[in-house]
Amino acid sequence: MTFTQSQNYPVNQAVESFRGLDVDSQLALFWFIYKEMGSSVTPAAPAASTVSPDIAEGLFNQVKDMSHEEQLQIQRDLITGANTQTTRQYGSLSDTTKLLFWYLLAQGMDNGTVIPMPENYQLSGAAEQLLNVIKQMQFEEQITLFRDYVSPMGAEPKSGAGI
Ligand code: 45D
Repeated sequence: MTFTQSQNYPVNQAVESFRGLDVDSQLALFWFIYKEMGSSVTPAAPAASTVSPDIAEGLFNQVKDMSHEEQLQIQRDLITGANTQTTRQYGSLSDTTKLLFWYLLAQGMDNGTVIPMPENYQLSGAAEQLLNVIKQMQFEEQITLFRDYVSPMGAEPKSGAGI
């Protein structure tokens, strides 16, 4: 392992642990992370040139118009890598645009356009531990972790112009 990799070890390990949780626990943990970050994440962040707000919003608007059950299914599909039109569209986004898409979903949960968390939802012990690890990371490390986490989700877009 190179020096650079070992320095990044905690982030890489956190991503691995995140993916090791069952699908619903991953969704729940991601939600609690969003809640922790609160207003500190504004879409006016630095990497603006690598993000396509219109594309993230376009995909979000499709999901927003679906039923709550479909909205939840799509989020589960993204995590499991199921192959659907929506997961392929997701797969065609840049990593930062993927992160923005998740951020829009979380905001949608906040303002009632996306299926909310069940009331009194309790994180599993493993998810709670991971949340505490992530809370202690530097902001830059958190962003790296989230980007690495959401990057391989969804499905490969079809080659050529199709999605
Ligand atoms: O019934 O450079 C359960 C940008 C149980 C700008 C459930 C940025 C069963 C450019 C499954 C729990 C803003 C992109 C239900 C940077 C059940 C830039 C449902 C930064 C209903 C740096 C659970 C962006 C559900 C950042 C629906 C930092 C859970 C973005 C859904 C961070 C959870 C985004 C969701 C985060 C979590 C998004 C949608 C932390 C989303 C989290």
